Amino acid sequence: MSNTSEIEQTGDMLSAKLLTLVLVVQPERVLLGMKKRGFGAGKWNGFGGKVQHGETIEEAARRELQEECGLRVDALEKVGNIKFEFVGETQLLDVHVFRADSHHGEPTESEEMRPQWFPRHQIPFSQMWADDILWFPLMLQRKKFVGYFKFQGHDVILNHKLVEVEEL
Ligand code: 8OG
Repeated sequence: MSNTSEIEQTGDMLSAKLLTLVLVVQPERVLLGMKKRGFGAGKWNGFGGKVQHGETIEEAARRELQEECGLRVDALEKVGNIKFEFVGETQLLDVHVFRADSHHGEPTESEEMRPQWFPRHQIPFSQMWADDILWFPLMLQRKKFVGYFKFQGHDVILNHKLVEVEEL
C-alpha cells in the first residue's frame, strides 16, 4: 500500500495507452466475458478496450461494452484507475474501470468475447488477470481505488500498490 500521489507518479517516464473496462453487476451476479483472441485471450474479464481519438473515456467504455457483448447501459460509475507496467515494454496501460448496475439487452457473444454470468461469490479468479482478485472485492463493495501493478510476462506481479480513494 502507498499513497495516491505516488501511484500517479509511477511510470511517469513511460507513455500511456488509455483503456476502459466495464463490469456489469447485478445483486447476485457479475457478467464476465471469455476473451477469445488478442491481449488476455483465455481469461475471463469485463468488457473494454482502447479509447479512440475524439471520444471520451466514458464514450469508449459504452462503445466497447456494446461491441463486445451487445449491452447498453444508462449510468456508468467510475470505480477505479489502474496502471499496468510490463517489464520490457515502454508503454504503460492506463485502465479506467467502471461499474454498471443496470443494463439494456441480453448479453450476446461477439468475435472477441463469450459472455457469461457468474455468482458474485464464484468469480473465476484463477482464470483471470492476477491483479483482479485484489481489486474486484473493492469494486463489488462500490469502493473506489487507484492501483499500479508491475507484471513480468502476463502472470507474475513483481510489485503493486493499491489504495482506496474518495474520488476519481
Ligand atoms: O483492446 P484490448 O482487448 O486489448 O483491451 C484490453 C482490455 O483488458 C481492456 O478492457 C483493459 C483490460 N485489462 C488490461 N489489463 C487488465 C488486468 O490486469 N485486469 C483486468 N481485469 N483487465 C485488464 O489491459
